[in-house]
Amino acid sequence: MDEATPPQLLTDGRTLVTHTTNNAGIPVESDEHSLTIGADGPILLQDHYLIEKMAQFNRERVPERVVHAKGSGAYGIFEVTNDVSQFTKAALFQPGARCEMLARFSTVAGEQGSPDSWRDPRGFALKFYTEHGNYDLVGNNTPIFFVRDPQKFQDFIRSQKRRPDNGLRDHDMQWDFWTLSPESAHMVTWLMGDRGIPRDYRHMNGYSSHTYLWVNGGGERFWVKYHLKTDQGIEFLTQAEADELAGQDPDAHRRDLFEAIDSGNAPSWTMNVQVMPFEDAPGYRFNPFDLTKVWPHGDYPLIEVGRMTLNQNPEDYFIHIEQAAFEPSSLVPGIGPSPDKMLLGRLFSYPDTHRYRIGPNYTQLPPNRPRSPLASYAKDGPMRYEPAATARPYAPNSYGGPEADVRSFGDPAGWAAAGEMVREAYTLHSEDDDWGQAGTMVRTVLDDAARERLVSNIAGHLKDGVSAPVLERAVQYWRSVDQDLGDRIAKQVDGG
Ligand code: HDE
Repeated sequence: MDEATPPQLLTDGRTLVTHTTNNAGIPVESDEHSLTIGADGPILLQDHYLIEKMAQFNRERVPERVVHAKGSGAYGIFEVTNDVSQFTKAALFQPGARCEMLARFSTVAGEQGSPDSWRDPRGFALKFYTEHGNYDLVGNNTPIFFVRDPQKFQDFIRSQKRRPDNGLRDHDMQWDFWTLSPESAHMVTWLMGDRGIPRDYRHMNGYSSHTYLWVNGGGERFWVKYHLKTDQGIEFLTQAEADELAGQDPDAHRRDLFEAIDSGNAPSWTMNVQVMPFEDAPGYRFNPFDLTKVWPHGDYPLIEVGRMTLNQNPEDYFIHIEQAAFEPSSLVPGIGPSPDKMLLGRLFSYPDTHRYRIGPNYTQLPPNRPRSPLASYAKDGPMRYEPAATARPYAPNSYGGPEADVRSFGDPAGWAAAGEMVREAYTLHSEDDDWGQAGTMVRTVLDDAARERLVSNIAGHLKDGVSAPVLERAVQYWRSVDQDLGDRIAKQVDGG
């Protein structure tokens, strides 16, 4: 270090140096010139700095997420605004509680560089740093989904992504899958309507989509669905606006979120839940765990829980957002899964993808580290930099290692199950069908203008490379949702 320029300390205690060093902290000889024999001569293997730069560059990417690859995110706080302690003992939802959190929003099918304004559901992934560890609520901006069995998820995603032969996305493939999977109708109605292209991430709602189990301090159980309502109001882009924006500014939604927070305009969402008494589930008119259905608010009204406010941009996008690892299996005491088969499938899939994508010690990375005391028996593995909790890494041990607090945390949040092993659809409840809720949405939720945009969005999509047999099935699919809607789509498609 040059004596004229004394080292400065960064706020985190690191020393700020003004000259370039290599990754080992050694001052480099040049930012511009490789080490050669004479100015025009060959490059030497002993130019370790050049080699380090090339090698580091070759390893700069981790695999992108197989879905939800393009995203944006920010840190913030969650504050409880209403007393829901009668429904859950979860510490983060107790009166007066506040905790830090991280949110990541995303599109689903597009790759890292794809335009933010493509028609797609949006991911709405939340991580709450609670006193009992990380609670992850990994939802979408839709209260429902395309399929109801995890067995069909991979097939569904492949139908939406690129073809193996020509590397292109293909509307024929998309409609082929949807029309052969009538349970998709409700979600495709959402996707093709105004909510399929939010104006930006600030102007959309988030939903757990799944049903979860809440358990209160007395051990009583409730089924819940989460709704995070944007305090900015819902806004959307028309297909024409979105197409134009995709060309002008493919990162428009990422830019919008970053700039809003940067200028002190912190976006917020109000968290509400629908609460169903535990005993209502078997006799309810729909299967309450079927992810293609909503619970009508008339049956189970929204109850306010709290507010999340995103007020801090990540200081390094890769570290905090690309390496963020959300997992529906991170459930804290007072919250459990429901028998929703999709949710149960997801409990396995997310930690698995993190171990592959960012390594088995992914929970040590800054966005994923719990901010509550950690006493896990995990040890070793690639890229581990925190010591094991104890020198005797096994339980039970008599050397003061951590012990499970069975009295406080011993009851799993679960439900009774028994029966033969089968591969079958859910048992039907009295009003279960694939078209009903989609039809209700078309007829009673949308106004005339929104219905007209829905017809035109669907017809426009169908006119783009869909083969005759699939097209015929698609028209029938929409007639099953609503006869008039199907007729109007058929007319627009025929109209050229
Ligand atoms: Fe995901 N999903 N998903 N998903 N999902 C992933 O996990 C998966 C589903 C959702 O911002 C992956 O870390 C399966 C429903 C969001 O980092 C992967 C099934 C909902 C994000 C995965 C589903 C979601 C993901 C890819 C069916 C809404 C982005 C990378 C059983 C309720 C999270 C990753 C972020 C990401 C699997 C269905 C939301 C592969 C197997 C339903 C918001 O693990």
